[in-house]
Amino acid sequence: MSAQLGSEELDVGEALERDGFCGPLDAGASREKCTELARSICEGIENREMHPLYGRFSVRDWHLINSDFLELLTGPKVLDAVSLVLGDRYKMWRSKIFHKSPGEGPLGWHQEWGAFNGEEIGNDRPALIPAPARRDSAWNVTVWMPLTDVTPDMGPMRFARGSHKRRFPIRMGPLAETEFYVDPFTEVTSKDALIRRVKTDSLCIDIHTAHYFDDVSLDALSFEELRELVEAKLREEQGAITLDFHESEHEIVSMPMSAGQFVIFTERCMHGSSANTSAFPRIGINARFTFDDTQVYPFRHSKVPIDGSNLDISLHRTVLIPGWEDASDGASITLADLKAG
Ligand SMILES: O=C(O)CCC(=O)C(=O)O
Ligand SMILES: [Fe+2]
Repeated sequence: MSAQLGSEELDVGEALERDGFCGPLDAGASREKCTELARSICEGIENREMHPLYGRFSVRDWHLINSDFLELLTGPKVLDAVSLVLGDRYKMWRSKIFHKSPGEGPLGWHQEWGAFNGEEIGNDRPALIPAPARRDSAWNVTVWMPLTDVTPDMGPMRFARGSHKRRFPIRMGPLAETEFYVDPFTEVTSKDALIRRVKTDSLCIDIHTAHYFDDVSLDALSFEELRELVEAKLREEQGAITLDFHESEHEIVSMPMSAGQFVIFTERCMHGSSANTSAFPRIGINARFTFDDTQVYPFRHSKVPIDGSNLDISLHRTVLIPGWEDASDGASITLADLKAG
């Protein structure tokens, strides 16, 4: 996959061009590191741990906090693959945890076509603006890595081969019908837990719920009554629903993987994951990379530095992988500096 390995070099670039994705590839990551990180991620999710940069629970950007997280996603084999697609001047601007609980359903088919504006939860705050010369082609590439082995029954990633060549339309609809929605009440079964999660915006990932109980007299209402109230509020939230995409018309590639392997794909490729019917959590992490001259969070210096995921990104930094000067927004740190703490 590295520059010296001629044929594999071509494979990654060609596969992305032809199929929209390439994998599974070997990251050369240590299984122990993966298992250790998976364990700490599970704990953090269970406790709804507050993200130090964002001041609330979030599954985003733990690579800026946890060096194991950063190392796994920026190992030499991962970066070699990314350079084969983006060249040698790029930055990592986002990461995310994808924790799929036992029994959790599929994550629906979606494309992330370029702006990463939070449309999946009904927002429109563009996170990326590419340099003008790059606007006709994709300007983001994603690496997804499981931290546990993902067998076919654990909700592996799925890709529709070649679907990156067409942008499928979306419409906004009730959150519960959208591609990313996970019913929070499979996990939340007590009044205390419900109140805590609603008030700390940690009930549904990225959804701002802290105001739901303003003017509600919590003591007077039962769990069931509060649940109904929350469900009614959630019905008012909107999110993106993919249209015109029919699985049967595409070649679907389901990708079981071993811990520490990775798949690289363009955000334009239609993807999702199937249900986790196993008794084990499926834990994946992803990293998103863009060219060094892409503006990341163009509104970061405005009065409202809130992104499409309802996060205050004032303290966010992009990570310049090869150590170039940032060509866009000045809010970056080099990989070497970040590793040095
Ligand atoms: O982990 C999953 O199930 C989905 C991941 C995904 O959609 C992404 O990495 O863009
Ligand atoms: Fe996705």
